[in-house]
Amino acid sequence: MADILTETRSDFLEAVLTGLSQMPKVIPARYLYDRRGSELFEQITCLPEYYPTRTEIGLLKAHAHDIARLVGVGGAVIEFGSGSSVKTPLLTDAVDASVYVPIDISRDFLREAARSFARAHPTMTVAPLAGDFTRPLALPPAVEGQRKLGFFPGSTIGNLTHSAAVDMLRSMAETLGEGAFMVIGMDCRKNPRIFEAAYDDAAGVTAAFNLNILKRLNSELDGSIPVDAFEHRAVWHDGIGRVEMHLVAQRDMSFRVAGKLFAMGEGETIHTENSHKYTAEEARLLARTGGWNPLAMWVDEDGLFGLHVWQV
Ligand code: AVJ
Repeated sequence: MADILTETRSDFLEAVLTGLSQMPKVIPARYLYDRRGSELFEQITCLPEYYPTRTEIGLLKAHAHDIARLVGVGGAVIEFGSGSSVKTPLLTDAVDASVYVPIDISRDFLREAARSFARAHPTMTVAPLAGDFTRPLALPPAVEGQRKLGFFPGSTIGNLTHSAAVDMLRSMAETLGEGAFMVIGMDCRKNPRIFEAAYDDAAGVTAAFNLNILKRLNSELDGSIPVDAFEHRAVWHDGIGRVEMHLVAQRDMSFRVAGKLFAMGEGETIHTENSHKYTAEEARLLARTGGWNPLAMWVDEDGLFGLHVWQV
């Protein structure tokens, strides 16, 4: 098994060199979330155009009791991609959890978030786990003998293609074990205008979030990318049902990353993120294919966002 506690510089470098050598160029979305990227993403969640966060929080509040009735009270909440853990208390309070395991790839962010969660919930055991949750992970000893409730909010699953999402859900089922539950948020398919605004906000925060990945390449991988010569672009693909984020070269250019030379033509893009959207039917199909049994689903009155409860 790979060392789950280290997402090393060489992993990052290898992924970037591979992605930039592909046609079209791509950088895996998880590399958007360094410290600065995670901060910018938190800012995105507060934007007026970015409805998912507030809508999901509304659903968690409205259905806290329904969730507790379905999954029972007590046990461990294991959160995949915990970020700043702002939604967590809505679930841990609802089910009166005694253990919280935040899992995140951004280690600095994770440590701080775990510390502040522990301070705010002194009676709970908090056992953070730094790692890539698309693979099966060994959970910390603190969850032993506890009922397990996975929490995967924010439509983070939307980052993955359908087949990668299926693999990840199977990994999560393996990580959590037979009988475990999952509360998962998934963004709904809807009028694409809503996506265009949400992924290209007027204040330019999403653009800064996207461009930050190039700054990472420059500072961490000895890059010479002219960041100012790129523009953020968000595009909706109706057939696949996803929003794509790209960085578009505004002129012909060449640059180096870790000594390796790359060339781009004006208008050529680096694909940095997918955000898949799911109808209720597609969400249920994804659950079943991923090894989960759908128990309940709630959508807000505007049909923006779905909150699902599944069981292994
Ligand atoms: C964290 C993947 C759920 O796709 O909406 C927000 C990331 N990208 N704005 C999303 C994101 C641009 C977000 N996820």
